[in-house]
Amino acid sequence: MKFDLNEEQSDIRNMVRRFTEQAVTPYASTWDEEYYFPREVYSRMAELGLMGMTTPEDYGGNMLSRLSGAMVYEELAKGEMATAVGLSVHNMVTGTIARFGQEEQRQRWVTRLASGTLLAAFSLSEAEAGSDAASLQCRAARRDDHYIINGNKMWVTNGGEADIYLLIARTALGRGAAGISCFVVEKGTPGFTFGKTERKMGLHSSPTRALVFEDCAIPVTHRLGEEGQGFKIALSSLDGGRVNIGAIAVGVAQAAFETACNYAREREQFNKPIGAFQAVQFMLADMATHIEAARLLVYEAAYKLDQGQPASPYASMAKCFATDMAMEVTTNAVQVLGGAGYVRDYPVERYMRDIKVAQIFEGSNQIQRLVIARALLGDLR
Ligand code: COS
Repeated sequence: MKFDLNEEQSDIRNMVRRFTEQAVTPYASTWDEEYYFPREVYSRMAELGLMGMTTPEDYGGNMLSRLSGAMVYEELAKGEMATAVGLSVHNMVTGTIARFGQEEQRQRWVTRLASGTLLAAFSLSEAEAGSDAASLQCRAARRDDHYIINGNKMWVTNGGEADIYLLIARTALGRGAAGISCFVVEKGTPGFTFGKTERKMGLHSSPTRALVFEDCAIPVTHRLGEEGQGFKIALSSLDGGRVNIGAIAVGVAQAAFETACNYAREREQFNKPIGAFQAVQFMLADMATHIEAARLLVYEAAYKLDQGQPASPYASMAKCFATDMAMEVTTNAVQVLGGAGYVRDYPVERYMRDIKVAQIFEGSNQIQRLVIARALLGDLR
């Protein structure tokens, strides 16, 4: 087992680190204050090849390994979690269309997604179907060579801003997960509109919006995979998404840790730097240890995906452990900074507000534990 980065990994990490320091970090707190979605940053990320990370070269992507991808998300999240999350969702959808789509569908969407001309969003959750995703009700009823979509979706990252929506909807009643199918819906399709934009605790520059479908007709050629395969397509996509969120959590925690370390060196109380006190030293030591443990778990899950090994429980472990860790590290970073950490002069309060949702979205951490337990014990239902 090697722990050194190979050339691809260290090149991409350095490139994204430079980009983040120059184009993301200096603006992150303003974007947060103003709820500003920086679409122009996505165009710049496209120039760096980051919008086609899960796309084969034939369609304009660079098909990075999941491990290199984890490093991209980690570096970007050190500057701003919201941008890293938006990019992860975009690449998750693009990769899913590339993987499950027919040639015509790839030609229609994947090339333009990988070039950053189009932005993507993923839509599974509904008001009454969150953790219990298979209970979703949004209906796609076949009528000749079209499906007619009716229903509402919630919590859609990139909602309203994205051009392409991967929609998970019900094609057969009374069949649970087996009655669910996957579609691509383009913004501007008649009958497809947007609901309210959520006002959130954090992640302000990542729009979260509801989708509304009223007799929205889409051609049968917009279905991805066979009828009834949609739930499996969604969950296998989420395996990758969950590793990305783990990597993002490592990045946010690392940024919080570095801010706390710098502060502990400079801030003086009782005539010495607060970092000279063991109470602070031990907090920093625990932060560093837990970040490193989470990073290794994320890299292992990414590696298993790259090898095509069964990765779901590892993706869940990585997502669950890394996001719980990042919640603890960001909270403790605020504690190290004291009053200065609670106000907006430093970024740690933003890190703490932003990371909370990572314990909730992409499958709550309780659902991740359920996935892990089922892998350990079998499905005992
Ligand atoms: N990849 C591919 N297929 C998968 C899968 C995965 N990771 N996980 C499950 N499946 C398959 C199962 O094998 C099963 O197919 P078969 O019946 O042919 O065996 C089917 O999908 C249904 O699986 P299961 O019975 O486990 O479904 P449940 O209703 O019990 O739901 C959980 C499973 C709870 C894990 C799922 O609903 C979930 O992940 N919920 C959270 C949703 C989520 O992450 N939402 C966030 C969206 S982004 S904000």
